[in-house]
Amino acid sequence: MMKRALSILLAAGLLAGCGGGDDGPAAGEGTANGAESEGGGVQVAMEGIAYAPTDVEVRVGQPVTWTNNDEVMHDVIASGGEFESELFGEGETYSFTPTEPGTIDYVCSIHPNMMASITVVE
Ligand SMILES: [Cu+2]
Repeated sequence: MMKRALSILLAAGLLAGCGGGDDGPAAGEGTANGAESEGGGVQVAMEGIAYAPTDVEVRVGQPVTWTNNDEVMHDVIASGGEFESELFGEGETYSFTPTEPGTIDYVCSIHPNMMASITVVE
């Protein structure tokens, strides 16, 4: 009787000891900044009358999507004319996909303090 109970306890202890192994290496390249969405694009929030993050790096062909989280309207106007959105309100988005490498500075036309840039790499 006692022997059997002991072996069951030992077996249980061994099983517990074996559990909880590593789940393997964590996947991911990730970008330097900006959260990467499911579609492989970069998300920029418009929050507190500011873009966040203010500087993102994307590859050619990788979309940047702005989401307005403020109760006021915003837009995104590239100083070099690369893109120009309409004003859009809370919960709405605008996307731009760069086609060539370079740096694009942009602002919000009604909030001059909202300034940010996109660095586009090959
Ligand atoms: Cu604005």
